[in-house]
Amino acid sequence: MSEDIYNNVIGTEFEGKNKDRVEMTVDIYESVDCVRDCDFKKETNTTQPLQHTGSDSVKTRISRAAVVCLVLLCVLLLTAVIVLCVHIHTKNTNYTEEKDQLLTKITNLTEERDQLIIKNRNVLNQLSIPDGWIYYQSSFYYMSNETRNWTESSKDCQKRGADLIIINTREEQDFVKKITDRREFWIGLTDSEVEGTWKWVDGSTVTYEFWERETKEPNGGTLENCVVTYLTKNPQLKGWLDVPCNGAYQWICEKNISPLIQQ
Ligand SMILES: [Ca+2]
Ligand SMILES: [Ca+2]
Repeated sequence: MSEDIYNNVIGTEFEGKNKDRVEMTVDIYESVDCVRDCDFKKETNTTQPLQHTGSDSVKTRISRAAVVCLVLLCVLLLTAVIVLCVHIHTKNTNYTEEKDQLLTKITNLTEERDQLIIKNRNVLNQLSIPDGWIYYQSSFYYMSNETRNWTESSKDCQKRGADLIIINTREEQDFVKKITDRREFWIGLTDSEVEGTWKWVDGSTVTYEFWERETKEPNGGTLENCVVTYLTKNPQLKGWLDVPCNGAYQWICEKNISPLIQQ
C-alpha cells in the first residue's frame, strides 16, 4: 500500500514535471516563433513606410511641376488671347472709321452728283437746244452748210454767241471725227500772230494736238496759218492740217455752257 502510494506520488510528480516540461517547450517554441515573426514584422514595418514616403515625394514634386507648367501655360494662353482681342478690336475700330469716312464721302459725292444733274437739267431746260446745234458734254456745236474763209467763219460764230471750235480733249476730237465724217471744216486754231505759235480763238495754247503726221503738218509756214479738221480730197489723212486762211471751207462753232452750269 505504501508502495502504491509512493508510486502514485512518484507517478503524479513525474506526470506533473512532464506536463510542465511540455508546456515550457511549447512556450519556448512560441517565444522563438514570436521573436522571428516580430522581427519580420518590424523589418516589414520599418522598410515599407520608407519606400512609400520616397515615392510620394517624387510624385508630389512631379505633380507640383505639372501644376506650375499648367498655370504658366494658362497665363501665356490668356495673355495671347488678350493681345489678340486688343489687336482685333483696334483693327476693327480702324476699319470701322475708314468705312464710315468712305461712306460719308460716297454720300457727299452722291449728293453733289444729284445736284449737278438737277442743275444740268435746269440749264438745258432754260437754254433748250437751238435748231441746227448739237449738244455734247458741256457744249453746243453748230456745223455750217455754206463755205467761207477762216475770218468770216469766226465772225459768223461770234454772231451766234459762240466762236470757232476749240478742241482740247481726246473725247472732243473723237466727237469731231464722228460729226465731220472726215470732211474739212475750219477749227479755231491759228498762228497768224506769231508764226509757229499756235493758239486757239480764246487765246489759249494747244494742250491736245491731232496734227496729220503723214504730211508732217503743220507744214505751210507763213503761207498756211489756219487749220481744218481734214481734207475731203485726201480722206486717207487722219489729222489737222494748216491751210491758207483765205480758203473757203465749212466751219464748226462751239458754245460752251460750263459757266452757266457753274452758276
Ligand atoms: Ca503758219
Ligand atoms: Ca498744211
